Amino acid sequence: MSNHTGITRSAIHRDHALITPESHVPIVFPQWPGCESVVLISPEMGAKFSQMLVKCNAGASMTPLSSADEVFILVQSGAVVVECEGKNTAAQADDFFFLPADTPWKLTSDSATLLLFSKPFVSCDLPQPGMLHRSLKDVPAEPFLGDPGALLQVLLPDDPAYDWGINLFEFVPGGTLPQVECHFMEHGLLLLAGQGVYRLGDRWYPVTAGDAIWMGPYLLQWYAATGKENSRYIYYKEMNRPPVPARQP
Ligand code: UGY
Ligand code: MN
Repeated sequence: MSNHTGITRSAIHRDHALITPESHVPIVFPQWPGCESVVLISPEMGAKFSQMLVKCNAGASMTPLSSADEVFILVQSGAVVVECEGKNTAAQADDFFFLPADTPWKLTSDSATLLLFSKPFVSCDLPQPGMLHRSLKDVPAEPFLGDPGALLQVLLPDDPAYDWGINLFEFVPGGTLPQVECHFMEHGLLLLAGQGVYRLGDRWYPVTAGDAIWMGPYLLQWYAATGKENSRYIYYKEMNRPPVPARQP
């Protein structure tokens, strides 16, 4: 890949970011031998969570980077085995895992691409949920607020013990979010298919499959799907916990 123009669609702001594939720079962590990781979103940019793409090569393995972190992994392609809570689970494309904080786990693979969300678990007076493995195919898609042009899959169980939600939206061309949203909960998002226009604060960004977005607290947000095929995005959201004190500048 070479770029002779210095132009990118990536845009990093105090309260939001768009990270597009031409600006990805991989890193190899010692805890993840054989893995090339692109850290799309992290606390370094002001977020309270991380979002990464991981390419597993032959003999790859991964263990927790931080024991305080819970981790969500979507297998985008290839095959993996996850060892957690005394079980070995084989998984392939479209399978996903929830791996609880303070719980040892190990993922091995010879070839896979993964999407990861991770963050320190925020406890409440309910027990932390255990490891979960499911496939996107097993999760029903429901019209969002009654709109059949915007189908929502809620990937984690509706249970206040979870402090986050991971959801998948599918929009028909011309489908939109029904309102310009404003909420304290952050989002991390990856566009999996199709294209559209994302409003982030006072800017409107053309976005396409492979683009990642960080939305900070209270960011105005709205989406309209364009093009001729359905667009799909997966996103992280804080759930079931009150707001935390403001970040220090
Ligand atoms: O769950 C949400 O807040 C979602 N509707 N937001 C979004 O897709 N930007
Ligand atoms: Mn939202």
